[in-house]
Amino acid sequence: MSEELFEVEEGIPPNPVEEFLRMDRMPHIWCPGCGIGTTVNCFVRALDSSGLDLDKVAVVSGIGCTGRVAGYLRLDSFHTTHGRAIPFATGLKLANPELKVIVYSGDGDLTAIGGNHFIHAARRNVDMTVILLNNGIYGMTGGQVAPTTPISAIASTAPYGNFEENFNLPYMAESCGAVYVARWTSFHVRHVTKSIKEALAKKGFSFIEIVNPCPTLYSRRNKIGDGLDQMIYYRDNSEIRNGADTKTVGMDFQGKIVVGKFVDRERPTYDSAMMKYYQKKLGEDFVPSEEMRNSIHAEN
Ligand SMILES: Cc1ncc(C[n+]2csc(CCOP(=O)(O)OP(=O)(O)O)c2C)c(N)n1
Ligand code: SF4
Ligand SMILES: [Mg+2]
Repeated sequence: MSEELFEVEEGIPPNPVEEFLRMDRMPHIWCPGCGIGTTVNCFVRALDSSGLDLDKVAVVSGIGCTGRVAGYLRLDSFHTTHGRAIPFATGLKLANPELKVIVYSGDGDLTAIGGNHFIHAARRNVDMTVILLNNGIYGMTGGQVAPTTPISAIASTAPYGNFEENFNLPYMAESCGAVYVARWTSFHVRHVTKSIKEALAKKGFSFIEIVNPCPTLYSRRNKIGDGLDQMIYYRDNSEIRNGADTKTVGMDFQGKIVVGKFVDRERPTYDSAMMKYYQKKLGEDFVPSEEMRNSIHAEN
């Protein structure tokens, strides 16, 4: 990282997060009070303390305000098309099984247009960490209803309020086969950091939902205050219930938010299931790549 990008004030240590950011892309596009940057701070700190070889880390985002994260990270990062972060990440992982692949994107991107990819990557237990920021709407395109919009919340496409049932994402992820499932809000910075670190250490499909405000297009329209008001709401209305039955953690408009680590279990990953199956079926005729052998070895 070139020194001239930073104004280093005497006596003030440099911000440890800056070296992970493409400072030449600053200022970022996010609105004041938006929580996306807070989560990036948590992610970078988790990554920094994870001990992972950064040359073997790849971050993939789709399109949206959250989808901008990949482009701001000074890592091997990919800003892909809308809804296609997970298949892109799956391809990366299959081509290079030694990579630690992280998908970082929005609720609309990953569960509306990208919903099918989400459920199948979880079912296959593809080895990746998915960090999903849930602001309850499509932020970037003007605040339309998303599969995560709570009933009665107002959106640009629902001026009288939303009447569609929203997804309970931890339940969906667990049902489809994710091995690690947690939910926090962007108020819970220490929990988010710890959870990301745990998820990065996990083999298989790990999923972290971070409930996050969009003050500009959701909070303002719903008359629930600014970014700070949303943090106060998260603080006062979150209930930490580690191990909670994911069926019970659905979210209502301005209701209680159940947070915690809900699932932490083991299942064979896609790679290891494939390798074991073909070895049994084809014997010596099946020759896995060296990277695949190394990756499976690390898993066992
Ligand atoms: C194929 C395709 N369809 C639609 C869009 C328009 N589009 C861009 S971002 C977005 C929604 C983003 O919402 P979300 O993933 O929740 O991210 P947020 O902005 O809320 O962080 C949509 C519909 C697009 N870029 N490409
Ligand atoms: S529109 Fe909403 S989600 Fe997008 S940057 Fe602004 S506050 Fe954040
Ligand atoms: Mg969104």
